[in-house]
Amino acid sequence: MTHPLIEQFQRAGQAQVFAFFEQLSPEARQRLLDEAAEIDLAEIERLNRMLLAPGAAAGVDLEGLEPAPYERRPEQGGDPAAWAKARAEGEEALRSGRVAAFTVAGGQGTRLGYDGPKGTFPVTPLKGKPLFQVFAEKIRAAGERYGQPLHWFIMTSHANHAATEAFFDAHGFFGLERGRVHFFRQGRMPAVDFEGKILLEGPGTIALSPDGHGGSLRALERSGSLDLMQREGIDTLSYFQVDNPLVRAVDPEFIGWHLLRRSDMSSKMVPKAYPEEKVGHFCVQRGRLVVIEYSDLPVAMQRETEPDGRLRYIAGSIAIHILDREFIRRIARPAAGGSAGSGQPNQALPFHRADKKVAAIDAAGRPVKPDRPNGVKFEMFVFDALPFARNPVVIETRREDDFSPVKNATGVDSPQTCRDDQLRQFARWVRAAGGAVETDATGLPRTVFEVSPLFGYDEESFVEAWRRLAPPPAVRDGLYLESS
Ligand code: UD2
Repeated sequence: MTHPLIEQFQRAGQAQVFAFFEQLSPEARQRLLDEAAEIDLAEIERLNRMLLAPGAAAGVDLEGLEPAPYERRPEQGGDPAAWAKARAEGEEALRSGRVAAFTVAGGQGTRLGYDGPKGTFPVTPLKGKPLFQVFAEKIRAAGERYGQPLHWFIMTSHANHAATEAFFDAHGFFGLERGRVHFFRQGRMPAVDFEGKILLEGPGTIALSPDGHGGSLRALERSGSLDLMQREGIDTLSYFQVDNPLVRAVDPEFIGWHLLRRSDMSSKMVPKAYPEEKVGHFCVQRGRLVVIEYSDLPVAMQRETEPDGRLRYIAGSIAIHILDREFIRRIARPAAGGSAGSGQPNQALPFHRADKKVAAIDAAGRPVKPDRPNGVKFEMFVFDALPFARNPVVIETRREDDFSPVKNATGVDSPQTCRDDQLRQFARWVRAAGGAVETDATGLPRTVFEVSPLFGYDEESFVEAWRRLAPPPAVRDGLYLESS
C-alpha cells in the first residue's frame, strides 16, 4: 500500500514506522497516519545528525562562562527605590489588564509516581487542595485586588489534556470565569533508537512524548493563544511550573522590573541552598544570558567560591519567568520572525538529547522491556530562549516566598517538604501581622492550619486581611482562613 506520507517516511529511511501497516484495521491505519503527520522528518534528520551521529557535539559549551548579574532584593543590598518603582509599574500593568498567567503542566510527573495530571495532586496542609486550585485562587485573588480578572493559559500534553479539562469542569473552574481559562496541548516528538530510527510503541503507535517545556513557545503560537492575547490587549505572560504551589503566580515587582527594562524575557533567581542543588545556573556567555543545567555544570564549578566564601555560581534558576508576547512569536516562528529584533540569524530553540528507557516493540513486533536506556528523546527547554532575549533581567527572590516544588515522592522536594514550607509561610505571615503562632527552630508551626489565597496570597494582602478581623483568631489546629 502506498500513501504520500508513507513514501516520505521511506525516503527518509524511516520505513519501519509503517512495518505493520498492512495488518492494521482501517481506523488504526488512519490513527498511525495522523501521528506520522505530526512528525517533521527534516527536523528529525537534523537532530539525528547534530545529536546522534558519531562525533556529534558532546556536552555543553562552557567556554567563557561567567556568573550572571542579578538585581538584589532590598534586604540584600538592592536599591529599595528601584524595587518600589518596579512594584508600582507592575501594579499598573495588572490594573490595565496587560498581564496573563501561564502554567506549564505537560510533564509526565514520573518521579512523583502519581497517576493523573500533576496539577490534580493534593498539596495544601489542611484542606489538601490540588495544585491547580492553589494557582486558580491566587489568580482569582490577584484579579480581585487589581480590579481586572486575569486570563490563565495552561499547557497540557496529549496524555493529560482531557483529564485536566475534566478536572476543572468538575470543580467549577475553582471560581474562575471559564472563558478566561485556556487549555492547549504541547507538541510531541518521536523517540528514536541510537541509529536515529523512529521507535514504535505498538504496531500502530509511534513512541511520541512531549517536546519539553520549551515546546510551550511553539504551542502558544500554534494554538492561537498569542493571537488571543493580542485581541485581549495582553502583552506580558507570567510563566511558572505546575509543581510549585508557593510561586507568586503574578508578582507585581517582577512584572515591573521586566516592563521597566523593556525586557523580552525575565527570570527569578534564588541563591543556591548548597553547591550541588539541582537547579539551573544563570550565567553570561559571550555577552548573552544563558542557563546551564546542574547536570551540565562540572561539580568543581558548582562548588567554586568567591574570596568572601559565597558560591561563585550562586544564581539558581527556579523556572519562573516573564515573557513578552511578541518575543514568543519570534522564537516560535524563527523563519518568519527571523532576524528582526536582536539581529540573530536563527532564533529557534535547540533540542536536548535525553537517553531514556522507551517502551517500544522490536522489528518482529514483540514488546521490549528495557532495563537501561534503549532510545533517545528530544526536548526543548524554555530557558534556552534567554540568549535571544533583549534586555533580559534576573531578579532575586526569597526562596520561602516563591519556591517549594513537589517533585519526588519522598525526601527533598516532596509533598512533605512542600507542606512544611507552606505552613512556615503561613506562620511568617501571621507574625508579620502581629499575631502569635508557636513554631520550632525552623519556623515550622506546631499547629496545622491553612490560609486560602483568597484570604491572603502574599504577606501584604494577608496582613491587610488579618487586620480586618476583629478580633483575630487564635492559631490552632484546623484553623482555615478562607476569605477576607
Ligand atoms: C526544572 C529545571 C531546573 C529548575 C527546576 C525548578 C529544566 C531542564 N530544569 O527541573 O533548572 O529550574 O525545574 O523546579 O527545566 N513540562 C511540560 N512539558 C514537558 C516537560 C516538562 O509542561 O514536556 C513541565 C512540567 O509539567 C513541570 C515543568 O515543566 O511543570 C518542569 O519539568 P521537570 O520536572 O522536567 O523539570 P526539572 O525538575 O527537571
